[in-house]
Amino acid sequence: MINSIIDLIKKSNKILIITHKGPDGDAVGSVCALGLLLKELGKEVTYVMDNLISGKMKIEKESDYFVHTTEDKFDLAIALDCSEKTFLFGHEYLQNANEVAVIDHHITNKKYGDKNYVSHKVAAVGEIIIDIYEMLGVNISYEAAAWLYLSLATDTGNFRYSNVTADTHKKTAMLYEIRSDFDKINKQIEQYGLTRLKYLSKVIKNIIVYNNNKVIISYIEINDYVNKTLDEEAEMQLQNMIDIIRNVENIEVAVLIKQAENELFKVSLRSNGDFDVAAVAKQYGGGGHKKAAGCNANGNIGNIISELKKTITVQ
Ligand SMILES: [Mn+2]
Repeated sequence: MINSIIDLIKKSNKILIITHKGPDGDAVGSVCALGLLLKELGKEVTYVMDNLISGKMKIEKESDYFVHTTEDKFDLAIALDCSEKTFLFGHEYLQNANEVAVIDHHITNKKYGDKNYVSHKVAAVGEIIIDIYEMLGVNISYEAAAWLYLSLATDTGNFRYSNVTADTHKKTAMLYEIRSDFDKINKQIEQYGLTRLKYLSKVIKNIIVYNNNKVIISYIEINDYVNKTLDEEAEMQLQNMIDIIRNVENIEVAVLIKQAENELFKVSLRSNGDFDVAAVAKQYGGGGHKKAAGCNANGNIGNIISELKKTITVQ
């Protein structure tokens, strides 16, 4: 339980904190808020973080300390917001730690730590970090409040999702006692650059809707990317873009196809209803969940789309 992780923290000196690949606001926010807490306690903290981190997540100074690799040995490694070891960025460094603690809120968590605390009652891992501050009797600093707000706001869709509880709001109210300029964080999370807008215009231009407007497919090609290659920058700009097409009224399945090479395409699939997109991804050698999956497809875009149209039909 959480107490055994608190005990591990108390007796450890050198601590590594990591989180999932392609980190979101909860991942980055809870990593930094926990790191700041550990530093208050006089611990030596190392953060190994994916380089695929969006600049908009860097809301305060602590993210300047992120590194991508480490040679160090640790007393303790703490993995946050990640249900499976292999999804962790830098999971290979867990073996450089004497002990591993896992703190998460995904119901699917595989409990891959020596000590695990998984609470699916909380909307964000940031909520658990706030509890840990309380249990250790440490005041949340001005900076830590921003990271915790980022965590809570991101995983709750700005406090709109069904995972929000009275506790989420109580904790947020407490953060407002510390600082109240969270509008700036909201603005930073929501705004995007001209490049993303240009990519979006391509995706919108290429939309195909069929099956009584229940399925939507779109694509983006190599020539549309700024660097004419699907590099990290392009991937970052395209992050969550599938949500824009899936949010169209009555849509049950959304597909976004990204050209990676001449004859190679990356396919992202989302389901809003009962249709199992993981089953489609599996046919192409990919995987995922019922409502979110991905795979690669070979050939030309015309053939790939007509094949997908045959495979994906909803009632
Ligand atoms: Mn989360």
